[in-house]
Amino acid sequence: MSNTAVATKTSLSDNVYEALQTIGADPAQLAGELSTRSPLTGETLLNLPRATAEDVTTAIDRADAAFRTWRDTPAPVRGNVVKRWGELLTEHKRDLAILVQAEAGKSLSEAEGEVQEMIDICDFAVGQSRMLYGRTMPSERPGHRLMETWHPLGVVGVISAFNFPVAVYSWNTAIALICGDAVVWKPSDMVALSALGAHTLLARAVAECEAPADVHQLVLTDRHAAQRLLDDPRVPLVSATGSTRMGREVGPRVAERFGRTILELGGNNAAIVTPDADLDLALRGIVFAAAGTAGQRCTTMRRLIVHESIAGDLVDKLVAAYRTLTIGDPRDESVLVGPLINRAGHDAMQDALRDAEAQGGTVVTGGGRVLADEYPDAYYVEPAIVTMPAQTEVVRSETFAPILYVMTYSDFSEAIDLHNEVPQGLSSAIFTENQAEAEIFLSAAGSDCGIANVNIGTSGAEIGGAFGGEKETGGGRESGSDAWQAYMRRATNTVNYSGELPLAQGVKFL
Ligand code: UN1
Repeated sequence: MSNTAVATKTSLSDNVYEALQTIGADPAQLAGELSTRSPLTGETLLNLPRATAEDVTTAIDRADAAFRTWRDTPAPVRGNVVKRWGELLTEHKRDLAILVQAEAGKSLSEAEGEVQEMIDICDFAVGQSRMLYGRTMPSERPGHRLMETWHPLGVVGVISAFNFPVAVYSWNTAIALICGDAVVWKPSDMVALSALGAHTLLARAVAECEAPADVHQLVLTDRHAAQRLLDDPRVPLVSATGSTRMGREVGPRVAERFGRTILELGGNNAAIVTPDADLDLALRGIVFAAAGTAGQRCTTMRRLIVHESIAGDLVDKLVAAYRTLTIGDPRDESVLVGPLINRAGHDAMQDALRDAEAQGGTVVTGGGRVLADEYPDAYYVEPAIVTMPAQTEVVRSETFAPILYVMTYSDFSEAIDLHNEVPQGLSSAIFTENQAEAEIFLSAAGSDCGIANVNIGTSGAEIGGAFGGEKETGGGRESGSDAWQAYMRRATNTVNYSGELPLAQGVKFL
């Protein structure tokens, strides 16, 4: 039996209304056909205007016009806008977190963590605005200088998912803005109010810094209208986060017109636990990564590959830890596991559990819906642990729900093979105190993912590193490190001050 909690707070709509008002997005001005629904209760929050395909084109027109001024603004001056955005996000951290909680169903700590991730990337981007470095290389010709310069790209289309309504968008936007790009943002329409909140604060920062008002555009719209972003040649880069299915549409369509993409798609993240692991530490890392955010992070741990000698013990400990998790309306502060986003999320989980059993698995804890009487229109589930005799088809596909498949290994190389033998390649972890095993995991012959951790779970990456993954995860990198380069174009310049015209490679002509 799991611990459940029902919130006895003031009306959710009132909280949301107040948060929007405090942020400066006047809810009284809003009306339209896009109705926002909370996964906490299933209730409708507010109705917003929905952008049409023509509105998307108009947003691109405006952003493109603003880009022409913005690209000539010195990068450190562009950084001032992002600096101010970060200050406003700090001031309104709680308000924006309330919107994220109401729409994505996170605990307040995780929702505030998401806003903190925005503040962090703003700090990072402000520093980066003074470091858009190009290299100089020695020319092979006397009296010549060879160098590279980085220039703004144009309008960047940002498509973001429901599970991180604002953070992933901000990784793209803070960096794109300091790089001199304009942004058109199409968030998931399931989290439109969070998007409106983040956008309103950026609009204030832009206005206060007297930057071109149209440099960022929010389009609350459906998939169909958003295709304008994929097809418009004035959008040289589309950064899209979502399912592999979505990426299969976005990638080729943008490539068709030689546009670029940054794709952050599905993950099927695993941890290997070796006989030398600190099991208490592993336990805490696994529970947060597998059950936190109700399994709805792209970095959620979905597979556990455990040495056969410790598997029984670890599974027992995990089952005991799962039983202590409080599931329910996260407005109650004791709650650690909130709802799934909607009924489709719940049904996908049930289908996967059925498939897992048909493929030889055993559900050792969780999986069922709870609080159905209290919340008939919201979908709360107990995080599930499923032992699997092999890495079957269901284990190899991503189900966006809290299911942890546990498999065993006897030989370390078998663990690495199992680890890499899935189509996705986002995040990965090893729990071990054995240095050689940790090093092998991080080596070229080890994890094939974009993120590989030692003694840390798969989720909860910091913004300072590049974020993204390989294979069906799409190959894109966002956030820190040198990910900024994808938001700019590189020019190689050769300057001849010799007064002669020697040709490269010693070629003679005329
Ligand atoms: C996502 O789920 O799309 O590493 C992003 C993490 C967070 C970001 C997740 N910093 O879990």
